[in-house]
Amino acid sequence: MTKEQFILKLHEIGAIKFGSFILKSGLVSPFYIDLRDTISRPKLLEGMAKLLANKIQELSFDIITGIPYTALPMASLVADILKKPLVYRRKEEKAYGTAKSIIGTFESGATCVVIDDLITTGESKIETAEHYEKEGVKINDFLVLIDRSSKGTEILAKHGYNLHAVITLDEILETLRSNNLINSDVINQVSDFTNSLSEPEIASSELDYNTLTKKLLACMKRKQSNLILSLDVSCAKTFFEILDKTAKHIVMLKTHIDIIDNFEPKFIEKLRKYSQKFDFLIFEDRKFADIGSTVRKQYRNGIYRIADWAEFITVHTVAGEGIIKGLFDGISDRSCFLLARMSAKENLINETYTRKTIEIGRKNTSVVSGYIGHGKDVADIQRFKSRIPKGQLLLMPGVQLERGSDAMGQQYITVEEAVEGGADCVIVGRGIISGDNPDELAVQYQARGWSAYQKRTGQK
Ligand code: 5BU
Repeated sequence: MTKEQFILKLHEIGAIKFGSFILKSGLVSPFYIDLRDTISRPKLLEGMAKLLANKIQELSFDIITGIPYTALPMASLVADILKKPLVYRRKEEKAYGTAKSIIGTFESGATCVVIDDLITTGESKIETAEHYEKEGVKINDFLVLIDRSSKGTEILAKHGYNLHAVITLDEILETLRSNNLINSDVINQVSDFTNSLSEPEIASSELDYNTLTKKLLACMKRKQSNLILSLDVSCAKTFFEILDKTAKHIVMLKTHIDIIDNFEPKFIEKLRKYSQKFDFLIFEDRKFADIGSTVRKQYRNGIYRIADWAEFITVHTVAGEGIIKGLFDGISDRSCFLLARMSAKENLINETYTRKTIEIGRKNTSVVSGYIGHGKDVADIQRFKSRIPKGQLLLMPGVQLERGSDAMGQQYITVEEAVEGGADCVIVGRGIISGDNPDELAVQYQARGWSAYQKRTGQK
């Protein structure tokens, strides 16, 4: 099968369509490609496998994989043609039994070519590569049937990977046009669309910061601080004693209001006075996680009435996007951070969860100021940060002056690692409040955090 025959066949069977399609991201695309049903057409599948195999026969590598589900049958045919061992990654993470998540046998350090049907943003490819690399497999090359984004090669290259594509979107358009199957209007619509997006960051670069994010950024600038104090003490008296000593160094105060003993509404009155006097924002780290209708009440009612006084809250996306609507519908001047990654050891958030959380955040920028995240080192945080839309921030807990951990699974990286990797603010609790001199410690955290921030962003 030639490339032209392949393209015409895909068009004939409706695997490539033109019209108006709503994508997962909410964007409306003038074209749609879906290769899933090709597995039921043995001749076409065989032709595709030969085209794929041809493209990589000159490369040197040890094993082959396909990204489930669509590309896995293709990869298995390619593996057969090239007589290379096939492995694949379990799509669902196993909650029990052996921790093995790659099926098949390979030697540690084996090089692997990853096959997929399509590439758009490259994001899921990078996620896959990170996963394989964690398991001791070296990835240099990705092979796809269709490169539907003009930036795919560039994006993977930025992460150190080569992209090989059997055909590109331009070739599809050209072939269909020369066979009179589409006209130039369609071609223009498609190219306008692809030019308007590339990488998620670029796609969202026109998104502006929401009002609350702007308020936070302005306060950071005024106070020359990206330090968020997590004042996790139960005694109200101690709470304000520490706040007295540290408030001028912080941009935001993070509370866990439900740990305060003998809570009374006057605690909030006092807190608000402090926030005005010392110029900091209030962030209640009540991690909402229920259905929309319940969180709505948890946020507005009860003894804490969080919506009345906390500018920011944290939200788990485990219950899906409805939680955002439940929390914020009808409320103004409030925003949140979504939990995209946690600092706790062996937490159950996986890469898919993180990606979907960012998708939800991207669709709700007016009330999502950013994400809470963590990472094992600078490079890991940088990769994570590159997926966060430009108009949203990354706040990082699990930060101290030195790396370390506590007895209950908390893991710490340093202020510099966090900020160099991409954290806009660092969240520090015991690093400051457990010391003998919280005021001196706050000064240190502020200085180190802000200097790393200036270094990364060039901000004065
Ligand atoms: P620490 O004392 O600096 O370890 O406190 C960290 C704070 O950040 C604490 O209030 C946690 O509830 C909060 N936190 C966290 O540590 N890790 C996470 O992944 C998230 C929140 Br989300």
